[in-house]
Amino acid sequence: DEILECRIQIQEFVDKIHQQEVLGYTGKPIDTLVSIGIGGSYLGPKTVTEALSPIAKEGLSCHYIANVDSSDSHQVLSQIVPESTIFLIQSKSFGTQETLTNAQTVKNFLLEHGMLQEDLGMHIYAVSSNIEAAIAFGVKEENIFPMWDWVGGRYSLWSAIGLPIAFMIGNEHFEALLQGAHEMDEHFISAPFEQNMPSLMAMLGIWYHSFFGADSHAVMPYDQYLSFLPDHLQQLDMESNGKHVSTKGKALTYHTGPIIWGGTGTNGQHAFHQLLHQGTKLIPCDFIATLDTHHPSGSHHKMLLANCLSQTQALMQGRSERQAFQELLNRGYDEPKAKLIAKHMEHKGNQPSNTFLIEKTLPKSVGALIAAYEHKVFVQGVIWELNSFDQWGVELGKKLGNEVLKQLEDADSNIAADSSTAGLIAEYHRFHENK
Ligand code: G6Q
Repeated sequence: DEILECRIQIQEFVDKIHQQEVLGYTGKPIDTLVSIGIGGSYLGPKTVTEALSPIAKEGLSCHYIANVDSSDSHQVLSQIVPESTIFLIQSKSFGTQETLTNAQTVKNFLLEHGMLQEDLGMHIYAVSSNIEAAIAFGVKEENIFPMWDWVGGRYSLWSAIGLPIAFMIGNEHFEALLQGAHEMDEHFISAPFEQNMPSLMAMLGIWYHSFFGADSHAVMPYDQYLSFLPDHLQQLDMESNGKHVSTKGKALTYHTGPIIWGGTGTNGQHAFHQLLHQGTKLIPCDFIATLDTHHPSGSHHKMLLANCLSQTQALMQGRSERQAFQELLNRGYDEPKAKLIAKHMEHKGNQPSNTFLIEKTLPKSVGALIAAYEHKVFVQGVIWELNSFDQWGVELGKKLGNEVLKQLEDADSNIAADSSTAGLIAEYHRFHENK
């Protein structure tokens, strides 16, 4: 009931904005949303708003401030018109240093740009499970969208954290995104293992990582709109399964989560694919291609798909030294030279890859695709007997970040730091003293 209630709250809000019933403090319609959040409260919505940008409502724009680097907020704030923008603070805990700092910076920016304290309520919204902290920050209670403790950050794009998506593409498309994910959930629950896509993805991963020692897994979307997908999957997988003890606290004696990385095709072909083809490491890959494009233009899309399919073909089949030798002879090389060069041209093949074909970057297919990866990660976590839903390493980073900050702010603070960190902090103070 609470979930449905929240979805209605999102729908009504988004409809009101689109129908220009929610206005800014000067009476202007809202055409821009700035999301302030990081990690799981950023990567999912960012990935999906990009993936579905071709069906975004005309005249709307969405920006993200995630990094605590003030260059990030500067870049966004210098592009927007405050009076027609809403700012959505997205933080499950409402205690994340980066997000709260960015939120405060945005608040100051609005006040400096003519908004009065009492006008802020028309522009500042939040998604959080910590309603009290959001209110204490100054968000009006009716401007807060709920989430709950059991919604993991990296799995949260389907919750109110996905509000920027609904804002950009509208409620109907947002529902279709959820429906696509739901259909994948149903498939995962009901399909027999040998036809179960997430389970097969998971088992292939286990096969290569646990039995062939593959350290990493590459994700290559052959669709410009999916260019952010590797970043999202990186967090989803590495934060979930980068663990060293079992659910019962026993040290694991085998490798767990792989390093996830990747980049869009065809760009990657002219860069890192060389190592996939002829390097010394086994790197299983996922190629994700679309059967259709939002922007047909001559043979662009056919070329894109041809490149994708031929890359997987090359990885599978390779080229023998003998074939290369023959090719070189046909090109007019003499035998000794052809023999030498053929050694460099040899491609051993047998590099495993999965190819995913989705119809187009549309809500249902994007929803299903991301849900498939979520279930894959879950299955691997079960097999590796670890807890995919905690992140103590991330928490440690957050804690130490605050301690080091105190030492950067106050050179005389007496917090014990190791000699390496202390040396770097001292260098910072030296630089600023001499400026
Ligand atoms: C995700 C992680 C982490 C988290 C961010 C933001 O699964 O736990 O990336 O989402 O640290 O946390 P808040 O939403 O609480 O600000």
